[in-house]
Amino acid sequence: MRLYYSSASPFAAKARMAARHCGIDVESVSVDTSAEPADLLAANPLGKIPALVLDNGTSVYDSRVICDLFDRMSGNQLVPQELDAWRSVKTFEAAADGVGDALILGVYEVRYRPEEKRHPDWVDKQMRKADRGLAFLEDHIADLPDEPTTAHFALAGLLGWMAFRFEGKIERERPKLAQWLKQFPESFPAYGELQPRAA
Ligand SMILES: N[C@@H](CCC(=O)N[C@@H](CS)C(=O)NCC(=O)O)C(=O)O
Repeated sequence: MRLYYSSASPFAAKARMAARHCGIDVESVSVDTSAEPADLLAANPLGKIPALVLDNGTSVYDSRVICDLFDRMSGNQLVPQELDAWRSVKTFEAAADGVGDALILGVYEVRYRPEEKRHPDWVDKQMRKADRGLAFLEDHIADLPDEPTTAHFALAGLLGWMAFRFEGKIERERPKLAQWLKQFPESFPAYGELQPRAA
């Protein structure tokens, strides 16, 4: 299986960590989404990473579906099956992914739009979404199971990415999340290798 990724992407880091946790072998192929390479667009018409191409040529995206596939392939090593635990993990994962989505829109506003065309009110609205999401994640961090789940990998990808795109924000505003990330490698030692890195 081939997994399109970039070293900075929080969502790609989440998928790669999930694969490693489940013992699923994926060949990671680095792509530049800005260049819209043909092989990525063939794998994911949205041109986003992560995108996974299975050995039979079919493709799977986005990070949530990829992780759910890994969960099924591995006999549920990523998501607890009991209803309440499932709801809690999947909602936490959605909140972490949603914070990433909101923050990335703000990053793209600056990266892709000339200054005179930027819309600060809209960026502020994305930041309010992210801040409410981070508050939710901090409030519910104690609900996470001990064993790593998709929620853990979504949060670790997000916080690892924020460490260089929003340097110091988590330490200043969300000390419980900062502490959680510091300890995460104890339960998932491969974090050091797979964490998002500034390109
Ligand atoms: N909901 C998607 C979000 C993926 C996403 O936004 N990926 C970013 C990189 S971190 C991307 O591919 N951006 C390129 C683009 O939007 O064209 C997921 O969970 O995989």
